[in-house]
Amino acid sequence: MSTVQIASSDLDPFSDEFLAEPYEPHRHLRDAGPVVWLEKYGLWAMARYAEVRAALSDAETYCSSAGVGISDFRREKPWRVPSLLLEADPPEHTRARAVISKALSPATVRGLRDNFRATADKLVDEVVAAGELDAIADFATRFALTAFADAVGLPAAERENLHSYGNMVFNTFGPRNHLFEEAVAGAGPVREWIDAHCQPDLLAPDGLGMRIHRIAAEHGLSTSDSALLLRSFLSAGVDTTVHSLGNAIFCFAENPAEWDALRAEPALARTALDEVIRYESPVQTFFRTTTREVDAGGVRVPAGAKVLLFLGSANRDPRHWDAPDRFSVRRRVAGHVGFGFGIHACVGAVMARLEGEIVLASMAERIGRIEPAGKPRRLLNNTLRGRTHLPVRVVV
Ligand code: OVM
Repeated sequence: MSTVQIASSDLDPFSDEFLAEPYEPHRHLRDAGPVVWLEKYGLWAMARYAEVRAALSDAETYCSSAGVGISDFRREKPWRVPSLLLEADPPEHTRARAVISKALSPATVRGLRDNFRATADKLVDEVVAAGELDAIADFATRFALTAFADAVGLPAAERENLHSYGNMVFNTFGPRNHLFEEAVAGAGPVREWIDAHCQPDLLAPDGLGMRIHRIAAEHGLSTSDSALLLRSFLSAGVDTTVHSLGNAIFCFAENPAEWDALRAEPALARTALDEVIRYESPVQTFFRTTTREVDAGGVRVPAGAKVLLFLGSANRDPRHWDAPDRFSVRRRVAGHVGFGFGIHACVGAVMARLEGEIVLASMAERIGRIEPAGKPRRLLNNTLRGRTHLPVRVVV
């Protein structure tokens, strides 16, 4: 094996400063080397597209069962029962994934379209009438909580628990910093609400939640395992959508010519959503754990090591992308790793893309211009990139 100087860095990717403005530190980490030792945490990081994608493509070497956050499940007790999907390797992962893939069959996802469209149209009419809005609270969060929770078949009451839980789960992939501690403090009732709503008795018979329970039972899973699969759905399905939509509105408010391009050609809505996810990736990072010693770009990474994968940095790596810091709805965006890549690539992406496409199309039909109308407030979360407040004006 070659003897390459090992790059190391004292950057803290979970500090408020890094999370608020990650793109310069990303560049620094990419330029430092294919793999960089993070001194503060004693772990490895990959920030370039080629290495991130290669690691995601090799789940035998870069496993998930030791957790996909900083915590090593082999040495630390996980904060909740591990996910059967996210925090699992084949063959267990394969079995769990099959259930969710089947639940999200093309016909099922097609069947969600009309309700998504009706929810989007109603909200877009409201914001057009209002003229000014907080794109996060008044639009993205309301859309996600309504469209997603209706699709799952959850009761109408107390759905904000989904948002609190999502924010919590994504914070817990990071170290036990102030964001982690604040997210889990007093979270008992939220966790109880989520666990209760994973059980069949609270779910509508014709929703995706019961569909998961039925298919899981057909595959021989116990009720407690099918409830855990539904927990994955509830963990991953709301905040990701809130910030995809919020980041989309942010991107279009900052780039009015791109909004004009979308309005001129509404069929670009699907590509546009993927470009948002590349350019302002809602899920910025995930970890893997090495199962063997591995050569990564000439650097020897030992077995049993935690490796931090910067998805959001890979999606802006100039080694792979042409003008990566430019937001362009006409870009050939296929191959971005914002939904991950390989066997763990987002299983809900079919639903996420449908939600995004429908919302952007509904907006593009009615809204002539989106303008910033005040200072956005940045979300600080150990994994998610987005905003908590995004004041905009919509002009018809
Ligand atoms: C899960 C889970 C939780 C958060 C995110 C995610 C992006 C999955 O519980 O399986 O995927």
